[in-house]
Amino acid sequence: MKNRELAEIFGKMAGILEFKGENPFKVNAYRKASRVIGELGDDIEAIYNQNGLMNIPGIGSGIAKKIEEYLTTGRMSKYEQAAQGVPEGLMELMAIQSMGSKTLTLLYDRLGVESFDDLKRVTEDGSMEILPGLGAKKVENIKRGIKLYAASRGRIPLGIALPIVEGIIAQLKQTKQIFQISAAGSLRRMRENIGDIDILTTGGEGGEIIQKFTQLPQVTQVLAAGDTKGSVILEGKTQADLRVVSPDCFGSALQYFTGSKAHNIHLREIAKNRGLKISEYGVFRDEKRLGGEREEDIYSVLGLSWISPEMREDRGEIEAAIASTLPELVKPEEIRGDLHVHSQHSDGAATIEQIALKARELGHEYIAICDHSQSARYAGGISEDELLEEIREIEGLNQRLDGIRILSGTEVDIRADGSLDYPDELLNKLDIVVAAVHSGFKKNVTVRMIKAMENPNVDVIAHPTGRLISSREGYELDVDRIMARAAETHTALEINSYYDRLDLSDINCMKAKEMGAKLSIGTDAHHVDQLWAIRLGVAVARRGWLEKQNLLNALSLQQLLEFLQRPKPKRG
Ligand code: DGT
Ligand code: CA
Ligand code: CA
Repeated sequence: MKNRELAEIFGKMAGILEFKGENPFKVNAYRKASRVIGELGDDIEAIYNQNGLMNIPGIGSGIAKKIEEYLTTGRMSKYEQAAQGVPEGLMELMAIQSMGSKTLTLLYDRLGVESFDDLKRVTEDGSMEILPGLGAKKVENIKRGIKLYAASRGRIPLGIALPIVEGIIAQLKQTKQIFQISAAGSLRRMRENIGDIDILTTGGEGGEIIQKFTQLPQVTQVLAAGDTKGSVILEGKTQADLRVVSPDCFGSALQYFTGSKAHNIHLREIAKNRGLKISEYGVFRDEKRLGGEREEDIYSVLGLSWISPEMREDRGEIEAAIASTLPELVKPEEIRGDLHVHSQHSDGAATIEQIALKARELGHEYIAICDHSQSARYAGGISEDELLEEIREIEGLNQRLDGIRILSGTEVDIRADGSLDYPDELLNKLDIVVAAVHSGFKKNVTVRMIKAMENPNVDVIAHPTGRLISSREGYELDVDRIMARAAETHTALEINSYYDRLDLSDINCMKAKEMGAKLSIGTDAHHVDQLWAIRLGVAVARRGWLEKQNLLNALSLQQLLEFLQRPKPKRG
């Protein structure tokens, strides 16, 4: 699939034009094209072959021509022209929070910054501080932006890596030589982003397995191919290592290569204190091998029950295993529905019926349609009348369709003064109200959100911290106060499953659970092909130690409807 390549080129194009001070409309058009293509579920080449490029929302004729040129020639002349004379490493810096084209031009002209390393250098050696034109506050913001950016630089989002790896594993499973195969590393732990991909197999002829691996269509470069290990670059970007181990070590190798490093170090320490030794080859007392065929062996020899990979971050899971207090993590099959989806009525691509049918196919019992509210012009927000009409449409569909219940909902804006973007009597007609801050990120967000939670109609706060993993810190927010008030008002906090949000994060989920707040997983899907991402939300929930009872989505339809009608306690 060329989707990622094209998304990247358009993203770079936007950066270059912005840097050159071109028309912001043009810049935005490229940026939008980049986002739309990056989120496309279907192969863009297939869409092109069916003459459908112009049917993609957000793609106009100019962009479509450039896509066509790239698909047919492998090049994009406009991009090549624009990139002339602009240093390679400079454009990536545009992605850094609070780094606009003006600042970048200044850093480039005055300090010769051409790359990420240059940028780090001028922040560390103090030369940015003394640059005229950049205030202390600006420098501080850039520094925070750099820190945020560095945390995901060179890593790929779980939501991108997971389908790639599952595709690879499915292909390899068809090889007769392979007996067992599993992802390991950060991907198996479902971290929000992945440095490199680790896959483990057992099987017959190691060399042949590695060869099959290096010949996969996703592979763009082979770094190494031996008898027990192969390393490749996938789709021009991400490194993937495949190791072939002997079947009697599969469990111990899987445990070792799943990590995390911190978890493994802690576990080995405990083993050592008990006169045991753990390695990728098994668990040993002196020379005697006590196990290693199954991953459980490693834990059971230490008297511990098996710890789910998502918990292996040395955040107290080993202590909990010792004390036999490991939580019973929510299971994917316990999730009965998705509580935040957009339809065509606002900025989504699908009709409500298409969404409902896809949700049913995914095994959901219910799905909540939460289109944007009237002030959200940028996102096709709908008027009060349109929302009333949507409610009627949903009633009609619910009568017609079996096996799925569509909940009428909204993602209503929390306005600057903390009031909501629809009147209470309208909100009261909906099954579910999800409230969100979309503007004024630094303006009283805590107070506004609390005010929203105190509204008896509000059931869920969407993406509560407003962060974007790759590029945005989010709201200025007192998270503790929000969680406490959420618990008191029986308002759920969302785990938004959009791959660059995952908001709340795993750590915040842990905290919300401790404070007694409920959570609600919503994909925020704008396309039926994004509904699968409920799995990402479940992954975050599991990494946050959540159990079934912490999540609205694990309620049956009946229980959920009861929850949604709960009275809220009056303000004390
Ligand atoms: P990543 O790739 O940065 O997203 O993170 P991981 O956790 O996948 O790390 P990676 O790929 O470097 O190594 C995979 C696992 O292998 C890691 O979680 C633990 C294990 N491992 C690798 N190297 C070492 C090491 O030097 N010491 C220990 N104890 N474990 C290691
Ligand atoms: Ca890895
Ligand atoms: Ca690795």
